[in-house]
Amino acid sequence: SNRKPIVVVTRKLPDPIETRMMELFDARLNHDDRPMSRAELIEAVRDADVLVPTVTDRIDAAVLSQAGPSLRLIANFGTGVDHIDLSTARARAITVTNTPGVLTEDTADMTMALILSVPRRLAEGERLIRSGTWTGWSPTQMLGNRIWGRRLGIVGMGRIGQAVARRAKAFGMAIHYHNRKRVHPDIEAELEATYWESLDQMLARMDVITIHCPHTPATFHLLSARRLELLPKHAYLVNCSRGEIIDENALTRMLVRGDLAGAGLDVFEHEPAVNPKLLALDNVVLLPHLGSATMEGRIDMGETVLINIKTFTDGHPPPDRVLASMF
Ligand code: 8YV
Repeated sequence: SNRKPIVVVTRKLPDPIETRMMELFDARLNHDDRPMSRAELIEAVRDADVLVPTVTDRIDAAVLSQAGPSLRLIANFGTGVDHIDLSTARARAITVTNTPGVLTEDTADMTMALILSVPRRLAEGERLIRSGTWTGWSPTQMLGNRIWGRRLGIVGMGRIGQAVARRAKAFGMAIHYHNRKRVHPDIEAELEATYWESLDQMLARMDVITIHCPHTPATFHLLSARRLELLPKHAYLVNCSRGEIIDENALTRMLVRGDLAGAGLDVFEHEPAVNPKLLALDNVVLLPHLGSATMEGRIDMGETVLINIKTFTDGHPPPDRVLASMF
């Protein structure tokens, strides 16, 4: 038929993307920027051909069981797909795509910003000036720690992990990583990266740890209370991936006790909730899930979503298909 595919977009996207979405499809846009309720989501999947969710929508078996027969594609706006029940989607023959690649560099930049900000006490210094109580320079005021020459342990050496490694190497850090499998020897050589098969052994020897793996059943609380205890007391922890990978309560307890030097967190276990005990700590930098939040990045993500939908609805395999077996 000539009818345009019905595409339900759950959140407000940048204007150029919404314009293109309306040109190409029978787009149902969300004009107020608030997450859809469960009821709205279920209503939406009933007659949509394509659903475009974000990290704030839980597309679980209960939602998918209400999907009408026309729902054939979930084109996620974002790379992480942990909010989508991939095996139920597969069982219902619904294709899932994501937006890999386009947010790699932005997320690596934000990670590097946290790797610099926490040891160098950037947010704390900013707060001091804004409080109006700065009395002037002193040789011993607010001394941080140098990151040059320190060991960075990267947990998850995919696109983002490697982009962080390139940056950190340029800042004089020694690159170490743990991954399910070793990266190509050429990449290892270029980054002068040391592979650790044992996460536990790596954690015990690092100065800074940064997490870049997807959130899956296998990585939920990968940084458990037991593993966090392996970190040296002088170590810093950075997370721009998913909050669920770290046991946030255990991390908070360690930071409160002074068993860790500090943390830079862009993601949380129960977003938008943040453990209130973290708010009182000066050696913690907290960001509201801004890793990929650049205007350019959001437009690239939107274009990737458009390409996946158009390719799929034209009858071809979409480029960024997510397979349940990948997770
Ligand atoms: C987005 C992200 O902020 O892509 C991801 O996995 O976490 C971020 O880029 C958000 O998830 C978009 O849905």
